[in-house]
Amino acid sequence: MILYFQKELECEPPDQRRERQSERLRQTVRRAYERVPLYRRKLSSAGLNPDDIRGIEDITKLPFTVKDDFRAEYPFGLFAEPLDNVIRLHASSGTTGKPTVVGYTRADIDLWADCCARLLACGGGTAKDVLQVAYGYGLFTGGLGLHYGGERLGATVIPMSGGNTKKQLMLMQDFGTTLLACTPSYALQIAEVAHEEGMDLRLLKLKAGFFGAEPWTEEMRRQIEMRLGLKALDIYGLSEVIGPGVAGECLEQAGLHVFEDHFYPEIIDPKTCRPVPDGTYGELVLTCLTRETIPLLRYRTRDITKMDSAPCPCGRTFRRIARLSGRTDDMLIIRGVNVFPSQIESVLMRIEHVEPNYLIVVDRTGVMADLEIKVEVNERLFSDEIRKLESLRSRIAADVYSVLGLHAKITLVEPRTLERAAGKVQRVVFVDRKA
Ligand code: DLL
Repeated sequence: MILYFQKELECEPPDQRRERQSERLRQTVRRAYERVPLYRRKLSSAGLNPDDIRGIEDITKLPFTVKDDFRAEYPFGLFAEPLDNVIRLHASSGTTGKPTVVGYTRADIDLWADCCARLLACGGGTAKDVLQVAYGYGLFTGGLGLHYGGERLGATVIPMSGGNTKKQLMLMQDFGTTLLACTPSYALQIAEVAHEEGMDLRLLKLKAGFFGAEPWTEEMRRQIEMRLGLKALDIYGLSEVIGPGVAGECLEQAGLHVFEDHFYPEIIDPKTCRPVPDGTYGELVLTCLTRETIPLLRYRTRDITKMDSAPCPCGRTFRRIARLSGRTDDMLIIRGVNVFPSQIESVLMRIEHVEPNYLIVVDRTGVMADLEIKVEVNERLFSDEIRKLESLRSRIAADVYSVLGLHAKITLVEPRTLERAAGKVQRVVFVDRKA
């Protein structure tokens, strides 16, 4: 069954959509120029005024916005609306310093709810479903984003938030949850606790899961689908742009449809800043075409993906981006070799007896960085002979070497010993030289 939430927009012919995008871009650029001093400065120094932007094809003339612009304009400098009109604030934590602050007018909240309802409908969700939201509620956009989306769709929403896994399981069973929304790593944790409790999630009513907010791989998807007995769908978004609801997979599971009537995507080469052709990996750049509070222009997300403009059997005409393969700033350089954590995850998840929990430790105390991978092995193997453990360790080391061309120290650890998180999991830690 093919389900649309807003068929006339989601299946709009591309030419008609371009006209809509062009009109919206003209308006956004004008608002940004007139209301946000940073944009007036950026456009002026690029020798542009709003009349120079006549259509979506002119988007490449516009200057980029970067994370540092949010920091410099902290907290409300990028807002095109007075606080009187802003009914909600969210913020992304970031690792250092002040958070990135975003605001929403009533119309922004409305648009966000539509986009999150689309995500759910893309994954087969309807008003008949029971949606358990296990993303964190609060300043993080995951919880409230999916919550409003679920209500907009007419589903029955359980605002569970992250954590308290045993209770998650109880409600899932008692309330007949059909849709689950959380980070992929938390989905696995739910499965793990279910297993400990002797509960088989595959016997529940779970139908689809909406997983995002952190990188994951196809191999991880298979693990999740097997353990939870549902269709695992990838959803993408970021607070600077709106939160979840920027892009999501349909039941084809063949890339994430970008809701480009609201968020215009470009893929650029992060070094030259020039657009790359479809099918080539690069940095995703997003422009908000309809957002009132922050008319964000060409935001450099640092997320790496590629574009696919081929028609999708689901009928949606939104172009698709590939699963996010990492961030320009989470690439590790170890002994001169570029390493993305997702490459390591893919290798590990293909090996039998390895649990989907691992930690990458980059030790920078020596002259050259060293790579250690801590991997949880399953119960059965751990209680087995040392010989078997040793052969698993060498197998992982050999597979990592064949993919990365790099020798990594592999440490096998007991099941359930690596830290678990209810939200975004941290897969990489650094051990640094003391200052
Ligand atoms: O993580 C919004 C979100 C909530 C998305 C719930 C999906 C589901 P931030 O905290 O601002 O917002 O973090 C945004 O998370 O730039 C990516 O690097 C990463 N990210 C988000 N979704 C995915 C995904 C939310 N599906 C940052 N795959 C983004 C890989 C993702 N990385």
